Amino acid sequence: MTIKEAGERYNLQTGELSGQYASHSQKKLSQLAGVFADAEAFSAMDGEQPVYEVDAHMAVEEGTSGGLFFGTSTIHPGRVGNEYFMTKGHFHQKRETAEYYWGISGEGVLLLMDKNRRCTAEKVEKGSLHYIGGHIAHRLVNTGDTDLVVGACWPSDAGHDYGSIETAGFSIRVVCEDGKAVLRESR
Ligand code: M6P
Ligand code: ZN
Repeated sequence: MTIKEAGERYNLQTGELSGQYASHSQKKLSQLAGVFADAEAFSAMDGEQPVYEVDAHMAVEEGTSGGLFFGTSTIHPGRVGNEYFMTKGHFHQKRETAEYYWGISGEGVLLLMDKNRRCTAEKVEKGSLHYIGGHIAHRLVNTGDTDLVVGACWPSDAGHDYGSIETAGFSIRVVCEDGKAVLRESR
């Protein structure tokens, strides 16, 4: 028997994933219509502008029970009006499933929201570790002026439920006031 080279790679500096099971996707501003509060500022911006990138490592079929998925989200710096660039955010379709996030580089906020729309917020930075329990929606916000790079690991049967987030959003928004990131209740 021989020791095989691992074909799959994880760049510990950048979070970049490569190998047979790795894939890359990008979210442009135009794909985030309705996500940000300031519709006027949104429509004045270039829809082709990339807001975030996701590297995913999926070694099993989506929906497989007992498997795990692994990924890296890179949220670029920017704002729509005074609101920082962020991910869409989601609940898991299989509500009880949890997820880990960890900070790789940059500065940001992890917004967490339960089914009663109660929100909490955690600071994300290099080395921060975030256990996202089941039944909790999660969204990443880049409050810095460099890329926010965050690792993730979640069950392969968790699924994504964007439904209520698309219609009602999160109850808290992260906005820039006097050059600082602050939390504001969302109407
Ligand atoms: C992380 C994981 C993925 C998720 C991605 C982007 O990498 O949580 O499951 O798809 O972030 O977040 P969203 O799907 O909310 O846009
Ligand atoms: Zn998730």
